[in-house]
Amino acid sequence: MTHALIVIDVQNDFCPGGALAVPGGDEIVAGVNAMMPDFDAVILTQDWHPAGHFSFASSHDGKVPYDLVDMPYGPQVLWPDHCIQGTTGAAFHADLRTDADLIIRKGFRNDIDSYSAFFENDHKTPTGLEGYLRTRGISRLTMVGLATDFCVHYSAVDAAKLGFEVTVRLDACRAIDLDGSLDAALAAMKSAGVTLV
Ligand code: VGL
Ligand code: ZN
Repeated sequence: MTHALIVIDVQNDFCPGGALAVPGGDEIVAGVNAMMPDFDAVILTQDWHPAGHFSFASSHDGKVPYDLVDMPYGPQVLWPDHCIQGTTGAAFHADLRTDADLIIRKGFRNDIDSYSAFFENDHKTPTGLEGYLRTRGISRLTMVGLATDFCVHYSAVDAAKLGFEVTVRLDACRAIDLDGSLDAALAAMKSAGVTLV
């Protein structure tokens, strides 16, 4: 069975010193690099927003980071400006191995956010990753990266719903943990059939 490692958003803005720093985000880099040779395919994802993206609090009058706005698809968290296309903040952590098979970018449409590597936050608009994996015969996925409770969580749940066999290596993930979002994410991944290690 073809087994891919999916490395979610190990980018400067999600590491200490970055615009949306995840505590300990940089601590996973060495371990993630060390895992890569054990897989048939390695895929990196990159959060990749245009300046002025809708998910930024700065794009909404009177809003501050971590406020919520209602969207047709449900509540959306507003973030500090982060991972703007082509900036240092959007670049991968300098120590991350980037000799991957595929780098997939998400969140590049101005009016919608994309936590999952498979679908944008409307849960409908595909990123194309599913087709890539299926046409390569990949059926098993191990996921690592940032942040456990947002992009790793939504990617893992979508992958499980699509029928992939999914494992999340929590030792190689770090969380933002907003208002219990980590516990909620762990519960959602478990009930979707994701194996948490
Ligand atoms: C992420 C918030 C906003 C993530 C991306 O990679 O988990 N979180 N954009
Ligand atoms: Zn983002």
